[in-house]
Amino acid sequence: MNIIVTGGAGFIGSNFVHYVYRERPDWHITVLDALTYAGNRANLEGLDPARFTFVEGNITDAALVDRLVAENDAVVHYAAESHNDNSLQNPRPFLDTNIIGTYTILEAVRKHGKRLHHISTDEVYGDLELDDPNRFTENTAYNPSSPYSATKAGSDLLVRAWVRSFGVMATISNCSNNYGPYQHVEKFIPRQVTEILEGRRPKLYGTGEQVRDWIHTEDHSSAVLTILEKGVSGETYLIGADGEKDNKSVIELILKLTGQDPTAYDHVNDRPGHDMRYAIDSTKLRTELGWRPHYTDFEAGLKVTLDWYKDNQAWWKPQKEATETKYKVQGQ
Ligand code: NAD
Ligand code: TDX
Repeated sequence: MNIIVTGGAGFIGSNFVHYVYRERPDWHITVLDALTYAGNRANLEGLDPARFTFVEGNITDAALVDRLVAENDAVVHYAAESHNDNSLQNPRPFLDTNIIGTYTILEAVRKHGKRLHHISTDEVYGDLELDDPNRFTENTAYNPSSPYSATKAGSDLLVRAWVRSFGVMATISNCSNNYGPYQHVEKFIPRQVTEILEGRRPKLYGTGEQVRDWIHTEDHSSAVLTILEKGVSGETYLIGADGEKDNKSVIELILKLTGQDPTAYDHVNDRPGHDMRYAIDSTKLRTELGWRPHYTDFEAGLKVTLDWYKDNQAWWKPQKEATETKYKVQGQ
């Protein structure tokens, strides 16, 4: 197999590249990534050029995407503008990359008859009440809240339309919140641990009662590889590892695991339109494709992740100041 991984220099994409590189030694991986503020070439160090090619380029570049798709067997499409807070400040790049970028890839796989796996998020379903006994399933109606999640929902619907209208061979997965190494310091867990490492206090939006359903990024990778190899074209699979936690508890746990007073955090401005709760029911993926998560102990996985940020300060320091300057303007 020769695969293209779009967005492979970002957090989840680079973790997938390392996972596939290890698990499928006879595959060739081409990463297509524009190296935006979120992409980092250092995430892909140490890979043998005989098995790995890096192409710096934009997924909206139709000629480039067409050439790469023609030369490969499948596309695993991670590239996106991925941060809700950024989408509330400046939505335009989200439309360009998430909508037009996905359209560009769809046209190329349609023309060349190649397989696509599209990476999406549980946020397309909107949010749940804290006491709702239901979780999201593949049949939950789309109801996105933010410009980010609306563009991801739009991209999913484009994929579905290209499957139905043009017979494109594509699968979709919607995953819950990932944690692990190489996540940008703008995101919740890396921001808090790097604030502590900088000698400052973590920052909780609003009351912190919001719930996210955490999954280790390596479990996301194993699920995507399972779907790529065994998934049925036209189908959507939800990926989750039963990891519901409220933000306040996660901040307290990060403080505890880093040897701090668990109450030593600040309440900052809430996110406008802040989704209350995400929760994934991944029964379909587990029963139909036999997938199981490996990292089921959140505290243990979090500890390893916090240690990674402590041991890799040169990786995140260059991004930290600009990120905090942006948050400060927003009172966050
Ligand atoms: P990220 O922001 O860390 O990485 C995105 C990558 O895409 C970067 O390397 C960036 O350079 C690249 N990119 C952005 N625009 C591009 C363009 N126009 N052309 C080419 N490359 C471009 O994001 P992430 O957190 O790793 O998320 C990856 C995917 O997973 C996204 O599709 C996101 O919606 C989805 N997802 C994320 C989570 C999560 O918890 N982070 C959960 C579910 C789904
Ligand atoms: O400093 C913070 N304090 C805080 O309380 C930050 C950055 C966030 N938060 C809260 C907001 C959310 O309730 O923590 C929670 C998680 O925030 P993010 O890391 O921004 O993630 P979220 O908005 O839940 O979206 C993530 O999961 C779904 C990814 O960024 C998306 O790409 C993915 O689709």
